Amino acid sequence: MVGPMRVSTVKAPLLFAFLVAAAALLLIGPGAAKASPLDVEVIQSTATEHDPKVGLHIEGARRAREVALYVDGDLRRRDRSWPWGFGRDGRIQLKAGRHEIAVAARFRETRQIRRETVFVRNRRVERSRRNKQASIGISANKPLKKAPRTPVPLPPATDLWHGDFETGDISQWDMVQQVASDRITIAQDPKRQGNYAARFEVRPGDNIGDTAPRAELASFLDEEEGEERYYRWFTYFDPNFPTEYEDEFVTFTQWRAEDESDAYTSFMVWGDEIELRRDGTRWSTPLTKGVWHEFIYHVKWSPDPDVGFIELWYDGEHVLAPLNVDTMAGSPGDAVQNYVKQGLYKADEIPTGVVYHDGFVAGPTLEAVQGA
Ligand SMILES: [Ca+2]
Repeated sequence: MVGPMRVSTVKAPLLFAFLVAAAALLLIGPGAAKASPLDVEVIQSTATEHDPKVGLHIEGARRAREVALYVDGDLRRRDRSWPWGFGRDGRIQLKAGRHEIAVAARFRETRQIRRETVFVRNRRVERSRRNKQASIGISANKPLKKAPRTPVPLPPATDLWHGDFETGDISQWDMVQQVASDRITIAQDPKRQGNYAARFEVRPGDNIGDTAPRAELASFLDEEEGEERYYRWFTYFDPNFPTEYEDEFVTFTQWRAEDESDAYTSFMVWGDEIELRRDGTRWSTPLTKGVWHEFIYHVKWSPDPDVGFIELWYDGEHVLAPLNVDTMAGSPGDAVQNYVKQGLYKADEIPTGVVYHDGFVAGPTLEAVQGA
């Protein structure tokens, strides 16, 4: 009789833990995984004697279209640039005492808010609980206070995504990377589609973080493993674009894995050649400057090189038949999604370059994107 009783007392906590976990999953819902976790870290204050300031680092929120920082209920910063400028552009000022810090991230379909209480005393920032070191981390696994309990359905696959600047600004894109607001501007001459194109200028020294100089836009289009998608856009290289640097890279459109494990395809310029690279050069053509070029890129998204493929039309010609390559990181059944970047990213050695993009559209069929 003792045996079964002992077994049940051991099992009961396990069963309880399982039920709690299952309940938590039901509450959060499968849609919660769609948005990346938002981690907030308050870094050690390097405050002056009377001026405690707090450096904030926000990580894991790159899918966010916008991140806003609130202190004691007041909006202190709002940012669409990445990396989020809170930690980069200087620290926020906090008086001694208790403060409620909230970071709100707005994703395409959801909004997430993280809150933490901190204490500033003796010129140090202390978190309200757990270890009282100056740095706090807000757990990504904590249930979201204001996340919707049911996922918002994604638009049907027949919908087109436009990054064509017809809003007259760059707001269609999720993420902006530029060192100053004059690097990515709306242009009407030249333009290729509708009323507006975008002009990207990158000068030596336009480095963001430890990477090469860049001015880029990015969007998370949520392509699932096994899905096929067509992308159409137009690119114009300024007549003065430097093309004498054969051994230095220029990237003007690229797909990257969200975990940064790989650049999954890159449309590049090396010297005076345009190249499509994925594990080596898959297509190239001489670059003609001062005219618009049309790209239609077809991808089957898969980490399996026997399933995934890429295909390309350039200036109306079918230049690359479907070519089997892995187009996602991860493994079959556990793929890492990609995001698309368009703009200009180039080696330090290359002088100032200007490129225009227009008419980016993503859709389910060739006909859909051609007619967009
Ligand atoms: Ca346009």
